[in-house]
Amino acid sequence: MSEPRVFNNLIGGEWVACKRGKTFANRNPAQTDDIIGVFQDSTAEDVADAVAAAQAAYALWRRVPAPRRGAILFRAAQLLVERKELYARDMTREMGKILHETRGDVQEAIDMAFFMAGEGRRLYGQTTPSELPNKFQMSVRMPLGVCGLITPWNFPMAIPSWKLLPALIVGNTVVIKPASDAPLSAFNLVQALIDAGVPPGVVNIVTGSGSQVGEPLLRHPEVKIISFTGSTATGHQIARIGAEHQKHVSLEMGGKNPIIVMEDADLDLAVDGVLWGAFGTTGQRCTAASRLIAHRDVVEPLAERLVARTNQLKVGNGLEAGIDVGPCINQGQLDTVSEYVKIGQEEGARLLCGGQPLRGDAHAGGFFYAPTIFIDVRRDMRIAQEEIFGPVLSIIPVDSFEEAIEVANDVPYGLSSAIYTRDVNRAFVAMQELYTGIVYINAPTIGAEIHLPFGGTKGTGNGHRESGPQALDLFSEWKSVYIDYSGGLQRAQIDNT
Ligand code: UN1
Repeated sequence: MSEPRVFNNLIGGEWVACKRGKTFANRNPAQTDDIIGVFQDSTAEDVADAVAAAQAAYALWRRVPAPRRGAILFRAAQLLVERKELYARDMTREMGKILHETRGDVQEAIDMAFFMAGEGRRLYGQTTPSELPNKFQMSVRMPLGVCGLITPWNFPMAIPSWKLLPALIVGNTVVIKPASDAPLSAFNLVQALIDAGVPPGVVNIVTGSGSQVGEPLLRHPEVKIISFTGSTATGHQIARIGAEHQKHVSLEMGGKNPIIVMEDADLDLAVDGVLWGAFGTTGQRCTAASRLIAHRDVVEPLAERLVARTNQLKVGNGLEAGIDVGPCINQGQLDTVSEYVKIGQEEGARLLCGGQPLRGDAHAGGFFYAPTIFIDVRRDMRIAQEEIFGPVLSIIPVDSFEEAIEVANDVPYGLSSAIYTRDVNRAFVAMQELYTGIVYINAPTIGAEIHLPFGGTKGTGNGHRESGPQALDLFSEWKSVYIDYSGGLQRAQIDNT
């Protein structure tokens, strides 16, 4: 086997090894002897260099007219279109989800790049009349400075694009720490930006662990915001440390997303949606459907069809044709899934299918788990309350629409939810009552588009939204500007009465 490729950090436009000279391997979760590359196992010293480079570049970048910044993003989008297949293959190889899905992930970054390129000619503020004569006023956006971005492995290009591109269009510079399980896709995104003409130092990448890279980034006095997507435990730690250092912090953490299926639903449509929602990305989405809240009248036919279809799903290497579900990301995640399946059984839920890791020749060397369905799940069981982040679906029977909504909302998270019904009144009531950041009617819990805000209520986040024009708010400060052209002193709230 040839030596794996070495990926260096990107600091001030140069690809450099980390100071202590240590690296870690990025392995294919479908075949762990396949090493995609070795990446820098960096420390606070490298973070300090990257922040200094970003700080230096900020002085220039923030003064580049936003439409020109937009033109660079537009070019990056075009390059991503050209490289879509290549980058999708890299992504499947590094994190396992099947090619259809990784093409979608790259497409999401393309959409975001075109969208934010257009924002270069908008970045709208407000002009509004003054309460005083001969006075003009408006609000304009200012960049924050150096932004620290900490991104996950499950959408390893799409999610970095949600953070990176709005940050750049406003005029910020960034240091990004991609997930160690799938750093290559962030490198590919950044490569497209560099080839499109982003100047040196505007985007910097430092790879390594959360404690050695993420935390120093968070604590660095020149880093104005940390935008994080990942686990709830890490998110809470970031919020605490961020508060001590008075950082802007945006957190996007877990989900326990329900699909409600009412007795009047189109069951075939619902089955397609539940399968995609629960087992797409091997259930490793913040938006995955991990709870099926089904009206008792349709629980049995629904479960029967779901099990039949689940048993047909082909689990394997996502680069191969005909595979429906890829591996879990790593041994730790596989263990977590096994552990939750054990917990579900101990809690008294009934296993309908799956329930074990897949071994044997076809699955040797990868972290494969059989798509799993539990029935007779009670709303208060741990498998109905806690995020598993794997291919495990819990079916919770209910007796009414009202109970379905109550159960749907009865979890610590609030990212996404869905309902299948043919009753338009119920659909609207559900839209109103489901307390989640995203609601789907007659579609599963996954499928967010980039021009709408993405994020959740309760334990899912801390009130911010990514994606959409709302993402700009994360990466800007508002400045209100008052211009008095009366030639005299006019006092607001005093001289206007
Ligand atoms: C995630 O679940 O981690 O809505 C992100 C979707 C994707 C993004 C999901 N567009 O499913």
